[in-house]
Amino acid sequence: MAKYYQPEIETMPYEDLRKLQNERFLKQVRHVWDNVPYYRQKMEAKGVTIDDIQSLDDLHKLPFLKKDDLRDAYPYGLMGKPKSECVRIHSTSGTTGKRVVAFYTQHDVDLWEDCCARAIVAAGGSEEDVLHVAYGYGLFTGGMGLHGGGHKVGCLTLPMSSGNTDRQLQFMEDLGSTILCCTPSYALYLAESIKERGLEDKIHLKAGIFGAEAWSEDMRRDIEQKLGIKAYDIFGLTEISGPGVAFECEAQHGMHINEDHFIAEIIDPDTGEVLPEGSKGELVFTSLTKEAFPLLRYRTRDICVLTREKCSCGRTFVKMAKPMGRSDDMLIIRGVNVFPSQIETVLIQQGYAANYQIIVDRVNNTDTFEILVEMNPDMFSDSLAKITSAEKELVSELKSMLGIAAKVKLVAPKSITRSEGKAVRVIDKRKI
Ligand code: DLL
Repeated sequence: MAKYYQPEIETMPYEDLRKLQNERFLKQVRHVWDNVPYYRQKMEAKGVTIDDIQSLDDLHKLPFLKKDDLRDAYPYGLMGKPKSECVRIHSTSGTTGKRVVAFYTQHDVDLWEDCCARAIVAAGGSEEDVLHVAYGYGLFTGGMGLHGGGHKVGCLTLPMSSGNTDRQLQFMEDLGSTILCCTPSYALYLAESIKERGLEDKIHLKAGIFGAEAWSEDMRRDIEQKLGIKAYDIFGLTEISGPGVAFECEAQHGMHINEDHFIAEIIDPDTGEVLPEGSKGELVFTSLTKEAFPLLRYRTRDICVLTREKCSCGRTFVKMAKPMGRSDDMLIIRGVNVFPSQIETVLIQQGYAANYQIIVDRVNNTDTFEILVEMNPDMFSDSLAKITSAEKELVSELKSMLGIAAKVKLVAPKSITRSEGKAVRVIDKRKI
């Protein structure tokens, strides 16, 4: 096993883990109370002081933090350390509203990179690997997070960043990349491009570490088959550090949360009530070891399930299931809740790649719902009648999955604009 596997931590018995978390939690709350007036005021407004927090059992007394709080406190209001002690800033893409910025001391960067290193090792990475990092570098955390993890593991790390598919493939071939890190939608795009260029025998990937957006089990199988690799999920968010908050192991069945650094809870998104293990709800994180941006009870808006069960890999950290979309990803169309992941499942089951776009609009006070789906290259020469019949079949399968009817249009391969970062799945014109 590579040097960055940390069994003394990752396979710790639950009682020992809880003790460690308890110690770190009390220290972290004290740090926030002393250094983050914004959160201290939130605690006081809820009638809670530092004296009310005596152990981890008091976690539920703390107020939640939401994305709106981060926007209110933008840019420096939630910092736990003076700027002079911080060394890094990352940021979310800010497609809606103000960007969210997160800060790091050198200690924070180190711990974040440890988490990414664990993810790489869990995906079979070692000093022998050429780690091809095709997540974006820059404000986005994907590139620099996996890059730092790659260094810690001792991989030969290729800082490709996203984009320029020709160059990606050239380096992959020439340098013998063995582990690919990028979004799952870009992995699929690269797989198609490899096939198109007839490069299958020249690419020697064995594994991929894919995350930053939702992807289904069907999409995993599709990527694994097309690239001839094992595809591992990785989860994270800028506010909580970036990729590596949770990662998949060889069991490929849920992502272990790095519980020595983060406490996870599942809550009812409407009432805020903490739900028992195994329930579906909104994922909430409390950081335990962060200096510059220590967030307590941060509501992620990701809908998810946690389970603490024996894992065949030996790790004892709790597992999170693949997020089932975000509470804010959910579309309400004609009163029905629709998650893009449901559409993806149907498409893949029907033999399409997950290249699609959902367009919602409102005409005469009624929601319109259209799904553009790229046809497979071999369908391109099919007769109009055959394509119409394929569309009808999709309409019917989608209706039984979603409970409402959508218009389906099969479009030419590669005609839906791809982003090398996160895929743009939904265009909701009702909000524009
Ligand atoms: O996406 C960090 C990251 C980079 C994770 C590279 C994994 C790999 P943000 O841009 O702040 O950070 O977006 C965070 O993306 O709340 C989820 O909704 C979604 N997300 C991240 N990873 C996954 C995943 C990065 N594996 C938001 N599956 C999160 C599903 C994911 N959704």
